[in-house]
Amino acid sequence: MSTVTELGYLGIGVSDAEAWREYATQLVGLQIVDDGERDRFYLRMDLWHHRIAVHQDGSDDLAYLGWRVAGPDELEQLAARLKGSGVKYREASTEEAAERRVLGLLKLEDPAGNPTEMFWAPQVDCHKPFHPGRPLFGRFLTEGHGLGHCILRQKDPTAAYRFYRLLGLTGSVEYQLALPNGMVAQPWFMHCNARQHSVAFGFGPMPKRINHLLLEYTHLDDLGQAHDLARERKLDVALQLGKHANDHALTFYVANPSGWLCELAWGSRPALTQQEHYRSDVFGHQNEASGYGTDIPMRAP
Ligand code: MBD
Ligand code: FE
Repeated sequence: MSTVTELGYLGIGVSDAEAWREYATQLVGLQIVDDGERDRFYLRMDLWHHRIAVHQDGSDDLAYLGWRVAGPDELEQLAARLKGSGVKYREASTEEAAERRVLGLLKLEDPAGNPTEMFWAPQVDCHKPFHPGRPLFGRFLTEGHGLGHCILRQKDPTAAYRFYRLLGLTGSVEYQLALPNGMVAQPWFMHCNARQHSVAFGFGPMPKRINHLLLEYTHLDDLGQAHDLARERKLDVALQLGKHANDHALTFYVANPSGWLCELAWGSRPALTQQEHYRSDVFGHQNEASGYGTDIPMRAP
């Protein structure tokens, strides 16, 4: 069965491009790539032309997700599977593929209407060393892991699970978290490679398509310095430093200039081959700034 191999790229829409340039380079450590297009710039994490396209469209939300497949045959097989399951998609034009810096591209929507793309052959600029926006001890973990993970808005988690299964991801509910109102949050996590999850959903209603984007450093000290910078700038931290039970990553959640969250991380373990579920994170992740849709008690009392 052909499957997506990684969360390859994403597009975000922003209102304050200057604030994003500063945040992305000076806090996170991403590299800016500007190809002279008036309405957008790019963020680089490795040798790819870009991993994140930043569109100045005022939406302050996710614009699209790009899932990679191995090559043209795999894209054809996946397209056949979508068709067989009654999922509508569109083959993108050569111009649209070039706009994404890929050779082959399909466009569709997930069950919640999140713009979704599947592609093969990203442009990899091997001749341009990755140059982080601030000095880093290490790099971003992308090799074999994709760019990171996203928590997406989904009305119907079961429909979302079926859709992402069709793309080739696997997973399940991984937490049962007792909420103050007596309900139990049961978020779903799905993976397609070594990264423990590339997409998650089922955290309840969300005002935006995206709740957070996780980016992972290879070196602990880069996460530590990002944390210092976030604290020095007095940015909202929605979840304090802590260690997740499912991916074992040390992370914290800091607001970005679009008013949603970046989860910055280090030290994740690879996806397990058998599902587990948890009732608490390992430590930390206390709720701090509210209003970011993360007022979930991640630590059991
Ligand atoms: C995550 O990355 C996450 O964002 C949550 C809420 C739980 C486990 C892992
Ligand atoms: Fe996360």
